[in-house]
Amino acid sequence: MRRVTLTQFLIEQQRKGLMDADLRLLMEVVARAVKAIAVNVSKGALAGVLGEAGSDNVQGEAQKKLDVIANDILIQANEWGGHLAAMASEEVEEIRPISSDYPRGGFLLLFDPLDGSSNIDVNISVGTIFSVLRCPEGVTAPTEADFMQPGTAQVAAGYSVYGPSTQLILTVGDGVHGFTLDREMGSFIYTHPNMTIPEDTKEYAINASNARYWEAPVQRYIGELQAGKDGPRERDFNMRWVASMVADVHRILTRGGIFMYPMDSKMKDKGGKLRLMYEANPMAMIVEAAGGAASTGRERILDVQPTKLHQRVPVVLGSKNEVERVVRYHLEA
Ligand code: P6P
Repeated sequence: MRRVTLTQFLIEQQRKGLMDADLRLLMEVVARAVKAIAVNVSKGALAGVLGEAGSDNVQGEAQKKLDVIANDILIQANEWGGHLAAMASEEVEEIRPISSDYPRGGFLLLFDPLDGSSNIDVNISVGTIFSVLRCPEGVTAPTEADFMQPGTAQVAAGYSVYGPSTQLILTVGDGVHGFTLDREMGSFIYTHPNMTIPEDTKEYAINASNARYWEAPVQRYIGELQAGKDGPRERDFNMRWVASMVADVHRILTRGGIFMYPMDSKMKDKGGKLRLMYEANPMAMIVEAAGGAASTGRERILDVQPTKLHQRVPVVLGSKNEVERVVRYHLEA
């Protein structure tokens, strides 16, 4: 089969009117940054990039050296192109307007530069997650308030997985497209056209050590999966938990499943574990574009009206029929 590169795919998407030149440039630039991050991640101990950076991020979590490296790569890759008005990162408290040294464009880019980085030192897959919003009309000096747009306002979303192969998954809303990095050529090849999530599944992903903190609807739902064929579901289920959202979501996008990081009593004051703007929202856009569903348990993730850049939400996403069952159990409670 003739190999289609990311560049050719993006040019065809632009020709179809699915993206403009600036969004295409954004995708090319992010893909190039992902390649640079992949090079650093794959060196591991050989490049002295493992371990702590000696600083904490806005979440109060100890930053890994690779968190900081990935963050710097994404910022430096995107600041000169003239396609962005500002950026926001999990690793940085404040939003970062494009400096006056460079032209500003119409997009806002948000990212988690290296999600799952607690897995880095044990050589388990990690990834980068990104979300693209439009800068509000007429705003030339965006503030945090200009980022406070619901997930439905996203114009694009994507993630990369630094695993046995490096893959880049993206959507502009017209389906989900997957690319695999050809390291010899240094180009992303279009290997997974129109990825879709089966509506049913037998695989669930949750950190079961939190069971005693879950709300009743989640305890009911997981209890039924664990009861298997002896319980109301009358069939057995399997469990996976990588503790890298990107890796768990990628498995679900590839073969189905449900991923849950639900609200639990020990993190109620924080609002949940995962971040809305650059984890839950981009993944929800991708999952919905692949025929899946994404909910907080009580509302569609993409409908949540953000109030803070780094706010957190409960996440239930994946195979549509399973997510809808979890939502039903919340409504019945
Ligand atoms: P736990 C990684 O730190 C992360 O943000 C997600 O990628 C992942 O799904 C979750 O946290 C893992 O959380 O509590 O199982 O370590």
